[in-house]
Amino acid sequence: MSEISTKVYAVLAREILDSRGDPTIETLVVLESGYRGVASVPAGTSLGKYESVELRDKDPKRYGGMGVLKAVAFVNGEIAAKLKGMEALNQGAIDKMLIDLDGTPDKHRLGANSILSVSLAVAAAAANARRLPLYQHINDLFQPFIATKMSRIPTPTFNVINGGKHGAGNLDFQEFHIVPASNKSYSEALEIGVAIYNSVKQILKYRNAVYSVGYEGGFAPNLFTNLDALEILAEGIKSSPYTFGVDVFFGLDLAANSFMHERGGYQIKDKPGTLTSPDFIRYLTELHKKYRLLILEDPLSEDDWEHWALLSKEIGHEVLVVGDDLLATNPDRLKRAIKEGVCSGILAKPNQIGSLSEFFAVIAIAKEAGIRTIVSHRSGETNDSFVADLAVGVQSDYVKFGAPARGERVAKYNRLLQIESEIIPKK
Ligand code: 2PG
Ligand code: MG
Repeated sequence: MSEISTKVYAVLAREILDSRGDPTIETLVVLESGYRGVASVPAGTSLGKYESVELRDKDPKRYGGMGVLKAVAFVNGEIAAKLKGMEALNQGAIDKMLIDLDGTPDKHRLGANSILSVSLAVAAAAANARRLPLYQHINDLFQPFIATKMSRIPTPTFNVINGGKHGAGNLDFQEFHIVPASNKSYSEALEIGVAIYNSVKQILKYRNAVYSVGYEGGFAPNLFTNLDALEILAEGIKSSPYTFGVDVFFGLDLAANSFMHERGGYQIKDKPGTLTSPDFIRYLTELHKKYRLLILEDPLSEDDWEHWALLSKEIGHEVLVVGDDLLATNPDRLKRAIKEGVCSGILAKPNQIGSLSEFFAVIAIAKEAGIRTIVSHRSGETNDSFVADLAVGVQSDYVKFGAPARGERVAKYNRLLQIESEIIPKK
């Protein structure tokens, strides 16, 4: 039998749309053997300032400046010229070439969006050439970073009510989650998510809290305070067949950068005036006493290190305190967080760092330090389900893919169902 050539033959990027109607980049990689891989990249709305830079055209005449034709041109030009002939099985060498070619610490020259689309498409093409499911190829690539056996599907955390920059503008907190117990199988967890999503819908209808959905498919209701939203979730659980604290828990992503007052302090509807960091920590401690949070993401701003440590001291033994904007999937920020004991979980998003190999390195650092991992989508998504395979391949503790509704969200949840049927033995 002749050897299959896994060298890159061609690379072709295009501009497509994400779930918010904004442009993003999709890249096709074709190998000499004819095997192909396609990947597109998501985009955030509540962007942290320490993320790698997404290259946008800033041409006001096209898509309000959000076009990505410059990023597309970099892939089809400079990147393609270097990539052609490279070995697709050598993900590390390809990612290193992309990083060196960019030459900036935050990838602002070529754009993290261009670089990541190529990095992911190469992995997808290599998996196809090996005739392996993508999660298996990813798991193989991940081994040198930290030995990891695939034995479970990560627990999903469902974003049922959308506020902050993702919602209708009346709730300060960005995401109100329900988290199924980790001892449930993935398909049971999905059933729980859908049951509670639907009972929350009924409660919002009954309360006449007109609902539409936000960016991530969760409801964006007409409620007054953040606590109202938690009350609705509690009622939703009560009117479902599941028990709070046994089958299902609460999670929140405050995305606290988005309600910082310009002169400092935190400003939320539930409290008059502006709260200092210690006051806000007291408020969050009370909130936790009442609602017993399991996960609390970005409770404070991305620069408030000192108070993150204080909050973790207060409630970190009971709550998974997760850094998203704080850590920006960045190895140096993660190392600092571990040293200073500021959080116990990391929200890991491939496009915050910008290449697959760097993403693996960050996950390995977290795992070695006992930091819990949540592999996450972005608010602007496509139907690409790469991130589902990625989460299984690196065996993250949780996945965050939004509500169990809307095409671009269920593409990931459905992919996990498929993987579950392949890797988990039937009972
Ligand atoms: C977050 C993400 C994803 P965005 O803050 O965790 O839910 O939102 O993609 O808008 O940054
Ligand atoms: Mg977040």
